[in-house]
Amino acid sequence: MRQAHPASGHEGAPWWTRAVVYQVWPRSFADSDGDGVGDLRGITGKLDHLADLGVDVVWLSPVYRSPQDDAGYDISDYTDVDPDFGTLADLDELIEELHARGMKLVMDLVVNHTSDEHPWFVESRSSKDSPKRDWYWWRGPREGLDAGAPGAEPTNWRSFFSGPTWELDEASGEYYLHLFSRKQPDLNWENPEVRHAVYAMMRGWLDRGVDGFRMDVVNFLSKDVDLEGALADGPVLPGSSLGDGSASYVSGPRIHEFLAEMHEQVFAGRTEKLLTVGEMPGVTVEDAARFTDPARHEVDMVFQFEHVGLDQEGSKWARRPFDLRELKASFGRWQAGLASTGWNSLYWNNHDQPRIVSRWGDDGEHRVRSATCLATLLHLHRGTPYVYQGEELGMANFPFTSADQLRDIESLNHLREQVALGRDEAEVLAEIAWVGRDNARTPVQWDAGPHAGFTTGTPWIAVNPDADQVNAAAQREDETSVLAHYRRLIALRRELPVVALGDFTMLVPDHEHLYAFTRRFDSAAGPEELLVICNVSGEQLDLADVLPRVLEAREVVLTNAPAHLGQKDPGLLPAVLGPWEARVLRMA
Ligand code: TEU
Repeated sequence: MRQAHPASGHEGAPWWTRAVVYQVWPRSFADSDGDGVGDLRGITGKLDHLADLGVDVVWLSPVYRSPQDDAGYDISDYTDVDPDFGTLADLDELIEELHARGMKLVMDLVVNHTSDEHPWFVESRSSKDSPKRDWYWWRGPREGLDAGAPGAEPTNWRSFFSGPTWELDEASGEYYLHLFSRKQPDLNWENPEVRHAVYAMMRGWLDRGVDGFRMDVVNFLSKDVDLEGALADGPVLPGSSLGDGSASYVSGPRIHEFLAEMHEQVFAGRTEKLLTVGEMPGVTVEDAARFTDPARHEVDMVFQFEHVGLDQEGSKWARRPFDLRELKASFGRWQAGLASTGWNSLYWNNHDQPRIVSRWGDDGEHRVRSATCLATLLHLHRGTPYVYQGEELGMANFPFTSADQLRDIESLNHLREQVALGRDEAEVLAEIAWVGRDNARTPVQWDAGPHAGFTTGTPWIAVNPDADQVNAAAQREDETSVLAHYRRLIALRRELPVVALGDFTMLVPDHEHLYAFTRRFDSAAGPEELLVICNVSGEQLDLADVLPRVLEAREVVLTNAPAHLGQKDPGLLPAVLGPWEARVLRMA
């Protein structure tokens, strides 16, 4: 069953401490039938690309039946595949082909909410006396107000997709809770029937050969409801009549109980090598140590959001300057906080975040160098790295200029809401162009041909116009490419135990541009120490004064500088880092 504790640094640590996960967002990965929408057979047709990259696990974003109100994160049938993506047989084939290549498949588990078209909700909504009424959160209007009256919503909470979190059902005169879109009603996990229906569904997928789950907003399952069933208002948000309800649903009072029960009901006793990762907005380091402590049997790792909020002021749309020192402080805290208990996930990108090379790199002159610098920085930390589709190619943000180019409900609702409040459309579009989720959702750029080889039809969303320059075909044989560098990074984690399990020590925390740290590991073969140095800027950076220890390096393990590729002798490298240059040096 479970292997040695990761923190033991024991080479018998769980398999996923040495694994690299690749996220596929199916709608934009590869289209096999020319309908302009990516699908399962399209993914199966690209497995050689993933095998060549060397990844161990594919995390597949939702392919379940869904009205696609939130791109599949609104599920109407957990046991079937949406025709947009193919069939159950196509999914079985994908699982089989992945396993044949020694890779695993992790499915997305979206059980904080269902679609409002899911039979559970249709039944629940059918009448106040429905046996499934309590499967969701139904409440009458606020005391003293009539249903539908302004402010009559049971709480003042703001939805993640703009507007209130409560939708009035005219027929019953009651409201239902939806933290996301009104077509994503929240399930009531206080009800054991709900929990056990979900556990049965999960066991079904594991029996079908799935190797684990990425769990969507899984720390939102427990709502802080009082004995009378009331939910409390949240502090009113600046410039809004709505409030922040997160104190009532982020890591709620029964969340550890629910996750331990899920483990007991779904994973306990299974001998397969499985992986569970919980997406947990608002989770703290201390919480994460509890959630990922193997002794507690909750989840293997979490996705935390601290770093992806560093360039945001309050709301995600309000930009603030990125400061590398703040990133070092944040990552340093998470590395230290989960050093002895628990385990980190490592990510820059996913289907909700803009492309890192555009965000904190340089997607112009130094696109390749900054992409590989940021990749080196992330992958040499202690934790399980996640590569989002296209990241391995250095794909950049899309130059959005008009609303008709957008598809994401979060951005479209934000645009509509802000314009209704009288803001200039172009100004709001600029915010969306910078941080909107559609930046991550443009088709993967396979070649320089029509629609970047994504489809023979008309893509559901526009392909990035830089595809003639940025694509897999152009990089496959190019040793100086972003793709080649990701291959080397992933191979390094497989080759050197110090990369997977070595202790982490941050260096020069106050330096504005240099991100440097060491990894130390006492393996059976003796002590190993790596020094990782990354110049996160477009300027030259003289190392001699800042980090004289560099001069003691014994071997160059990895560099992203084309001129030094394959150079093993550190003495032959200048003591100055070029723009966006990164080096991994063996010190012992
Ligand atoms: O995301 C949860 C979440 O925190 C995001 O909504 C995030 O706040 C936002 O996207 C940042 O812009 C998960 C899924 O990853 C996301 O795609 C879904 O929309 C959401 O849950 C609801 O299922």
